[in-house]
Amino acid sequence: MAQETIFSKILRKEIPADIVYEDDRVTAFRDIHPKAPTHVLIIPNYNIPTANDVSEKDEAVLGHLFIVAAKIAQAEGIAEDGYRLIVNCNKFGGQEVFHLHMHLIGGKPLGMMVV
Ligand code: DGP
Repeated sequence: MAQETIFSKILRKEIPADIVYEDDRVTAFRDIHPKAPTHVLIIPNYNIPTANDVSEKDEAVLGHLFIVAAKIAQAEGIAEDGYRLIVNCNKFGGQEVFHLHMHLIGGKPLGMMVV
């Protein structure tokens, strides 16, 4: 079993979050420390801890993350200008919450990725 994280509590509505989208497979809510005017986290409704833990059974839900990201980008009015989708993995990737999540960041020019 995957460990509980703060995102499990958000899914169970035990702690507040600004939820912008939810369905039976994924939930999306605004990041508590936004890096841009739009900064939404999209998560599967069950815990996959990291990108390393992804397997065949997750294929549909992970595809759905992209579909929902595109819908939210439209709803936020940032689709045409563009945005960035990021999934961080483990220490070197800067992952802090071990419930796989996609960052949807936009609403201003983000510049080149700097590593
Ligand atoms: P990452 O570094 O990829 O694991 O990103 C985790 C993000 O989660 C980080 O940008 C801050 C956000 N975050 C952490 N705790 C909470 C919380 O309790 N509520 C919300 N809305 N976001 C959170």
